[in-house]
Amino acid sequence: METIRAKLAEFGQEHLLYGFDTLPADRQTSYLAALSELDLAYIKKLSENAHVSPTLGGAITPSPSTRASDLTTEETAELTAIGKQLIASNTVAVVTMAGGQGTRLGYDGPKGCFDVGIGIPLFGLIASRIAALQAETGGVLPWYIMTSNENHEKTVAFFRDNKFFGLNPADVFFFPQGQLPLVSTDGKILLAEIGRVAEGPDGNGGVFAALLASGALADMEKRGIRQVFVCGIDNALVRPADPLFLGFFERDGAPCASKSVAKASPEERVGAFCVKDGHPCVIEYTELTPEMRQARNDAGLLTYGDANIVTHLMRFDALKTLCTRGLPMHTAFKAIPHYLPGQGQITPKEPNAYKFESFIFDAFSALDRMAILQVTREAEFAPVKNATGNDSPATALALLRQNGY
Ligand code: UD2
Repeated sequence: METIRAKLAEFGQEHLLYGFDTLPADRQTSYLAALSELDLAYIKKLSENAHVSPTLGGAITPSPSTRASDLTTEETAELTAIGKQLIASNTVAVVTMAGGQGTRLGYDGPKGCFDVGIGIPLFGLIASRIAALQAETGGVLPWYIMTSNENHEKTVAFFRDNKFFGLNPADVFFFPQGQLPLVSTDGKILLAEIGRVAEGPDGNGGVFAALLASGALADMEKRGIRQVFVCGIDNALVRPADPLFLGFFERDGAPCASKSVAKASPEERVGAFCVKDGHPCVIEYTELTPEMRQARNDAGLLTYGDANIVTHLMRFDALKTLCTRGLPMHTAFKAIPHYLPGQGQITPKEPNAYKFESFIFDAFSALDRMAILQVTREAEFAPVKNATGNDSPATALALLRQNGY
């Protein structure tokens, strides 16, 4: 106890012991264990760099991309056949990052359990597309689903209650991502309540460490996986293990590939594909400068107009390497409910704390190049982010209807 108290005091975090004596013995033990795992020096460094964008700076130019609509009918058929052959040979895996908190949606549950209004939850949409590809090719597409501490149990229970949507449970894996403490603007780690640190999932870049730590990566290796498709959970039109995308990736030979769509407007909340100092890069919408947002080329199109849609492909060897590298941390400024010693539970209306996250696409900066396939937005991108307005269940439902759902 004294060692932990001294360590907390060294970093100005002794307030985390407030009310400790009021805790029952078992809670005291588990809380001390949690406190001893905090890397206080790292958290101090993150707090000091909270205002620094790790992505901006350096020579930044727009990224080249191939438009799927420019592929000939023959090319499309040929690449699709290659992709189906890869699936048939059991070398393709699907990873879905579903650990986000979905705060903007205002839905109290794992976002994958959410149904935009067609009677199928987001997890069910991906499952049905995986099942269809397995039936068509005869191959198996193991599915690795990243959860967070907060939604792991509910996610697993949801699949059990829905009989894994007809998939073989032996081919579906759930793995939790890491967590990081939430920190006030003066560098103090927040208490969620007496005896519990306020924390959140460590960003979708946490997928690499979580794949490694959970044994999911080892399972892929045991299965002889060669191509790994990675997507988010909140695009209702995502095409998991899309054969055309797989064939395009296979023909290109790059270590990683991403799908993009033409950015809808300068303000759209999407990352922009770029090349920075000769390496692939995505600059997140929260960090794009106004000049970059508004920049247009000679054709009058947005200069940084290839939008990220969290749809990636990685060669297994490249993924293995990326799983051993660290990623830069980005800072989001959020309104975080917390327990303030002496004042009790606080629910701020305005942002009051830093949430530290890593982004999966920062891993691409380790590569010399990446293949980007620009696809048709109306056919492949129906984000479910906000409760109302754009990128909402209503806009996603309309897009699903347009696509035959
Ligand atoms: C993401 C992209 C953005 C653009 C946009 C389009 C990143 C970092 N940003 O922005 O460039 O493509 O989507 O819709 O990819 N997630 C986790 N764990 C976490 C945080 C997120 O699994 O700790 C998942 C989340 O469940 C979702 C995906 O990552 O499936 C993206 O969620 P987000 O809220 O981080 O990303 P967003 O919408 O701000």
